[in-house]
Amino acid sequence: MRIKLTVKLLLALFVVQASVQAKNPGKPNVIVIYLDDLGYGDLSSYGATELSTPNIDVLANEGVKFTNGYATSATCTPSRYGLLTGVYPWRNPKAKILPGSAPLIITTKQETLPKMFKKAGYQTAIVGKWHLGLGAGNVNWNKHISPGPNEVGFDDAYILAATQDRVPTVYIDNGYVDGLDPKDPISVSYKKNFEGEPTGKDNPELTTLKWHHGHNNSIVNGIPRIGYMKGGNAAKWTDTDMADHFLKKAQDYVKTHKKSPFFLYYAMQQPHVPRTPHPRFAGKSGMGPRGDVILEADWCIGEFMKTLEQEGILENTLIVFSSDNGPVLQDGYYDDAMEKIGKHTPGGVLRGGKYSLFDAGTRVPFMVYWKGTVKPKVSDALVCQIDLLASMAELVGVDAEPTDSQNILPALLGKKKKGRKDIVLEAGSKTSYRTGDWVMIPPYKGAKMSWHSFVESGIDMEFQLYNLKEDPSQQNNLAKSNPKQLNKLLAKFESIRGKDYSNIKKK
Ligand code: NG6
Ligand code: CA
Repeated sequence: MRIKLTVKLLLALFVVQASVQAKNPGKPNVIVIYLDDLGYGDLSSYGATELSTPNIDVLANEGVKFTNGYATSATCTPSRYGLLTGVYPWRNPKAKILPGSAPLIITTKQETLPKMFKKAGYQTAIVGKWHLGLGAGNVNWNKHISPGPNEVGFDDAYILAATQDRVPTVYIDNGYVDGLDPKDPISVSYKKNFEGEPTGKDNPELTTLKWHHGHNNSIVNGIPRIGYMKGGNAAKWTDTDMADHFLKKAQDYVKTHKKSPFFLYYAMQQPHVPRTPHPRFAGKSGMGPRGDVILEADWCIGEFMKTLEQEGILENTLIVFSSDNGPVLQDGYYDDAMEKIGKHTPGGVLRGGKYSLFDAGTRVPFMVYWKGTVKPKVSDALVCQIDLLASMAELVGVDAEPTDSQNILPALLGKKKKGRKDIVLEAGSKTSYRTGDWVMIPPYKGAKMSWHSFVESGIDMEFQLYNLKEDPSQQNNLAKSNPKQLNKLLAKFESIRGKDYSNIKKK
């Protein structure tokens, strides 16, 4: 009798739960799929002709495909900071490319995207690249590593600490190094090598991938990295398995958490260096490993979408796809990315790339897909990853703490043509300003071309002003011919950014 009642009760609960999931369009699952260094021109849905990305193209062609979608910054850490906190990364001087040993740069008191979702009753998780620091300084990698993603809003966190090219080259599962043998503890240093450990610099004979610049410290799996690491052998990841490994974690998460709404941040590692396609994809693009790992990422997303469908939650799941910064070919290893590029243009028609103030640094593929709810559309609304916090708060019906994030939900869902009015963009410690079709880059001192990555920095001692609609490749600097427009943008930029942005010493 009792058992029967319990079963009935459970069944009733299940029905209620299921109908809440099915009927409550305000509480869909939300998944952010975030690639690393994928350029505006790297997808067939964004005009690539030399690479075919059919699975990602589904998200673009059957969702809202943005042509003016931005990361806040032209590198990883600051963009991820903006995405997760809604705060412009230039407000936090620590939000710069971090070493693998850096402390956490989001405070545990700060508002974050996952915390906002938790207020709405969501389960929250990250699978993939973190790169926002861990611990409070001097992390002991052999104990519980904290604070980290779990302390800033993620119930579950399965991550790589920094980047694939930085130590420690291990996965971290809710604060613990996955697969660590306590008899072989891990030590990490970004200052000096551990005695007797080979390095890329001194032991090129032990490397299978040659370093071009940086990347000549500890060697793991034949790949020389940034930073020194000792021990933790059993826990070290296999580079060529990383995509499959994260995919499986993301799939398992979905399968085990589908009963009530979840927010999943699936932060993939491709096509950042070192580009290590699984043998299934090696050579498939004809473009070298960079092209191969883009095909691999596309496959992973196809598999992941299949899981959502098989689990019956595809139509109750909103997916945002984007990239943390623009493309780069040469980023530290000799991996044929430049040699085999052929006719492919990773930044599309845009100028510059990763690290650049020119548009390809921050304008990235950006789409919102929600099967059955969001109608296919190409939108030229100005949208930024920083706006997910306020917009998703609107979607799920809670208040997010005020930040730089703007509620542009109607634009994200393709219901309105206008997104945000303007945005301050960033590359390194330099910022620019876009409003409407116009972008203004103030004068800075610095190299016009990166000596190592061969990317144009966008830096100039003169003001630059471009009309991106008429001149998406930023060829015609209108600063001199249109001083009125320049001054308008400059005044607005300074009203947000303050006057203390320049690195040119005033006389
Ligand atoms: C740079 C690395 C580059 C890449 C980048 C971070 C050197 C010379 N270059 O410092 O290879 O790791 O940091 O990329 O070490 S990001 O996408 O995570 O910002
Ligand atoms: Ca990146």
